[in-house]
Amino acid sequence: MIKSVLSQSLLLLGLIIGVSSCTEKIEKLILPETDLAKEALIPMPLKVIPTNSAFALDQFTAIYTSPRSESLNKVGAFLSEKINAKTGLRLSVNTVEGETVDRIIYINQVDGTELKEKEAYQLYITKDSIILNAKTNEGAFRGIQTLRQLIPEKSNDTLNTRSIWPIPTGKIIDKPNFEYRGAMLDVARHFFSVEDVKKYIDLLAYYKINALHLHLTDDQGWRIEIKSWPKLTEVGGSTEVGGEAGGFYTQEDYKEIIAYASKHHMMVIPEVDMPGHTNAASVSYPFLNGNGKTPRLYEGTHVGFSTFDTRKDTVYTFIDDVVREIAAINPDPYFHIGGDESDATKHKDYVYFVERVEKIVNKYNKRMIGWDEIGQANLDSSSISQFWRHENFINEAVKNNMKVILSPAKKAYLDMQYDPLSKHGLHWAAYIPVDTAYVWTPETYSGIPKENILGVEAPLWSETISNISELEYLAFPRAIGYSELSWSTKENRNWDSYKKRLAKQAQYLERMNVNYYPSKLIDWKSNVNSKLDK
Ligand code: TNX
Repeated sequence: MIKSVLSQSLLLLGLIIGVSSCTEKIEKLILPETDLAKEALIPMPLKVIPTNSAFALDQFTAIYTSPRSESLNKVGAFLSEKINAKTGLRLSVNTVEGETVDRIIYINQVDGTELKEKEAYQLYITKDSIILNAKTNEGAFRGIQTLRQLIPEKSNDTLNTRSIWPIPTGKIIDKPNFEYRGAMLDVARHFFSVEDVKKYIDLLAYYKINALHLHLTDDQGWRIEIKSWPKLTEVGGSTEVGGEAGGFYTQEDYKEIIAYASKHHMMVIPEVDMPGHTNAASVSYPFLNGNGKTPRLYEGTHVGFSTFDTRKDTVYTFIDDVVREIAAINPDPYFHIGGDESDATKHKDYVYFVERVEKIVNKYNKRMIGWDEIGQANLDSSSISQFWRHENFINEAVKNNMKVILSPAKKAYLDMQYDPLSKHGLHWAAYIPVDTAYVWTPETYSGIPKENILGVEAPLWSETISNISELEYLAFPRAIGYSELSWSTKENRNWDSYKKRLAKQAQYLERMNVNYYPSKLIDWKSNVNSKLDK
């Protein structure tokens, strides 16, 4: 162990000495003064210690990883790809290009005690090198997002004869406050393509979100291919709110989403909402229906009218197939069963249903998540309740020692309008301007003990949005605030500091072509003035 740390350090030293000799050959760089503590990092890291100089990122910088494993190599390649997109530079990863390497970014897998949490990382930035220490690939990946945010949008071409992107020197020690940092997308009310979902993943990963919850089924649409029940998508996937075209993911499409999320160290949580919100399933296979009416395709936005027949064994055979097929292609640990607004299900039937479905989910080695109404059932403490509205049900879950994901509609619903003039969104829970979305304390919200809180998730329901641009209008900038609420400690969160850092995200959002809502509460540091006239 000591030997391997030693040999790693020697290798690193060798690299630094080896490369620094090139510096003189090229030119003595003039570096700007910097202040790492004033950088617009979101989410705010645990500790930031500035040393006021700069690492000159330029074409003579190379990326190395230790070990040179395939998986860490991928993390290095991700960084190189993103540096290229931002600066146009092409940095090599783990290939020695001798004379041309002047400075290095070294991604180092270590086992230090400070790095025992899997997403923890440390960044040591000096004039000569950037060392990113992490125990796991996830940790390294989160650290890379911090590094990406430290690279200026524009190179500094005035100090030297060539372009450099000065990165402030200093030390960052970081780890997440909550292990679950999620965003939910409703692809059932309106369908969103694989490309749309990938873009959302890109944006969320930049802010260290690690869970994407896909609301795959609802009254208006069934969006995931189930090979043993093909009509779910043939019939149930054929429409959406407003009578538009609908759509669905084939299992191959879904695998593509999972692979893309996994490249971004993001889990995907599939949700099959039941026993209510099941009209699309019941239209496809009427034997599932339990509300006594003939199910028809539904394009409206009312809730609470549909239910499975909870007392038929064949319904559970169906559910077993659905969970089995999805679990087989979604390796992440959770399966969401919905469970909300089952107003057409009798209380005792609801409880019976949720308890029986929990066993199916567990049979496929998944931890069950459900909306807070599942607190009415007697569930295993491994199951998770997602708080959106009902404090009484969440208290029941906590009594059962279950963990809770916080998504209080009044604070965390991305589909709520910013104000009465917002072009999209609803307001049944509240208007949620950018400050309201950020200024609350998950640690003490509703009196749930901190040890029971798994994390925070921001749901985006899609009754009022039907394309990526509308999605972006509701999600940004608010989603960025939820990243800080779930990653950063209470002591490190502060609206005045946050709003200044958020203002500077405009440049990233514009480069990514994101249709963010230019809230007047923020003094946007935009590249594109026209955006602010909207
Ligand atoms: C409530 S939140 C719902 C959804 C709607 C949403 C609209 C929850 C668990 N159920 O069915 O889309 O409100 O804001």
